[in-house]
Amino acid sequence: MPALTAEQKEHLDEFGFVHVPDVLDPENVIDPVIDEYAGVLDSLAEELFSKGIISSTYSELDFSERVTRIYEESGEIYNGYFDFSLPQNGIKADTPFWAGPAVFGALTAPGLLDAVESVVGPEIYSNPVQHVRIKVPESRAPRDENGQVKFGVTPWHQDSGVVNPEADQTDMLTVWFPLMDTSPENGCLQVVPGSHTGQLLTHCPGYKQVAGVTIPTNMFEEGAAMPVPIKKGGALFLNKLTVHSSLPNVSDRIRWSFDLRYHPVGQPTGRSVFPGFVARSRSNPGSELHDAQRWYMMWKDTRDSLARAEQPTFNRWDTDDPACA
Ligand SMILES: O=C(O)CCC(=O)C(=O)O
Ligand SMILES: [Fe+2]
Repeated sequence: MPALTAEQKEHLDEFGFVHVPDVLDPENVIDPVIDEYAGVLDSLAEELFSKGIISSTYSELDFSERVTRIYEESGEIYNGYFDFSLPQNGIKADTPFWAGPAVFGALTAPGLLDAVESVVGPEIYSNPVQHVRIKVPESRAPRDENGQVKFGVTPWHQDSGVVNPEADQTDMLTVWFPLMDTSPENGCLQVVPGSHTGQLLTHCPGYKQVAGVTIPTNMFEEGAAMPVPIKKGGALFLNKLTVHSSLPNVSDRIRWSFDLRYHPVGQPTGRSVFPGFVARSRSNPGSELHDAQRWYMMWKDTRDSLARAEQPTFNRWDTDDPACA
């Protein structure tokens, strides 16, 4: 099913989100990503083992159990090794990231871009605000000094709130998809239907000791929230103002997802120091990026120059805002 149906578009317009099943080919797009990440985990395990941080490389375990075991034993999460982006601060010349060919293949999968084109139009820019999220079971996850699960629940937010104000007029579409079946039990997303028709709400940094930015629940109708379970191959499309969060992973396997963003070519990304690219251009196909190695080099060059430079902040929110008290 290449593009969004009229019903799906209407649902997105009316409720600020839509579940799009069967938009990513599980065998040809998602499985290569899973295979690629097995290699990334292998390298991470070797590195941690050689440093004495873990007592085995756990090579006999499957991906889910292996990453869980490694995080559990080391008491640390290593998200940066997998992420196809860079951290928001402290970037150094050896800061890890992963921008591999299978990941690039998923960002530029023609079936996905067909569906994105239904919303964004024929000139599609791949916004660099993009992440892979591997969330190990909360029962075994490392915790921070406040007792919070490291890289656990994503608190309530709007995606507009995590980019700089320069992107406030950008028609940014979020595409969230899992690499496996997701459910409320393993921590799928939940959305507040219709919340996209309101304003950008106040986000509070470090609210109630939770990492990242959170919208206090008195600012929206939390009771209206609904979980959106998505199966492998499906995706959730979100308006940039739709209030959403993730549920905790209370299952005994990892919860694994990608979140990507697209908007019309020429609009500000909200993180201008990070590299985006033209994913599709009907008017100028020659401007499209098809070279995965070039994409990797764009991220590497960005890392190398940010390691030498003063680093920008992507946070526009104030801890001292009275709404955050
Ligand atoms: O996967 C998550 O936990 C959060 C994802 C999210 O907020 C997003 O995709 O915008
Ligand atoms: Fe989000």
